[in-house]
Amino acid sequence: MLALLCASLFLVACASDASLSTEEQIRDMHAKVTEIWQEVTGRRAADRGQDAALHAICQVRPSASLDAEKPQVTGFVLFRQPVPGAQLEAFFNLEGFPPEANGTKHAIHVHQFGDLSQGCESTGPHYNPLAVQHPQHPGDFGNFAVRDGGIWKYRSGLVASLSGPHSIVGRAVVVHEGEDDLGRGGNAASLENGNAGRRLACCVVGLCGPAPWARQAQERRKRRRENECKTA
Ligand SMILES: [Cu+2]
Ligand SMILES: [Zn+2]
Repeated sequence: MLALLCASLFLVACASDASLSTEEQIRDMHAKVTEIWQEVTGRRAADRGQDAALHAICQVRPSASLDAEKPQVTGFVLFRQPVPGAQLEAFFNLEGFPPEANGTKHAIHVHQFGDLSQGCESTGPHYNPLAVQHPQHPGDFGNFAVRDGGIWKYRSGLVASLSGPHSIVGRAVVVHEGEDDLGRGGNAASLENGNAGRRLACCVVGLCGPAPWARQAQERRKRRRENECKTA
């Protein structure tokens, strides 16, 4: 497997177009290697009759450097990647927002470091492996509306990855006090971090087994059934 990946890397490197900038070549190479990896790991899992999905969990805690009167947000974020290199699905389950926060929107991003030694402040800037502007970072998950003091949201089609050179495993998920302006704020910070304000809570992404995702999927089915009953 490793030999195949190395040989593929060599071929990809040889085939790179000399007219492209180094950054473009790296981006190009990354896309090709991801594609090869996805194919190889997917095929191996299929041969063994296994599910190739990767799972990760992030246990959200209030930032240690946060003032006591700020919302104390807790909960978890789950990630599932059907095969390495594929788009991510994620599940956000947060609570601890005050009643007056209902209807407000909060930005959630992946930040560069899984370092919580100074609360969420030590997680660094947005994780930005391809040196692009906000909101094109792989962990720019956008805004999440608070309902009943919490956030309970499933998202799919996310470009972050749990594998490969740009894996978010070991990095931080940060929940912000404010809304993400999605790069439309008209200042430099908008193109770096969306002017999303203070860091309320955060966690470090770690790999896990399929059980937490399975439990959450069951809970989602249950809630969907309950909603159907209410509206019927
Ligand atoms: Cu952020
Ligand atoms: Zn960003």
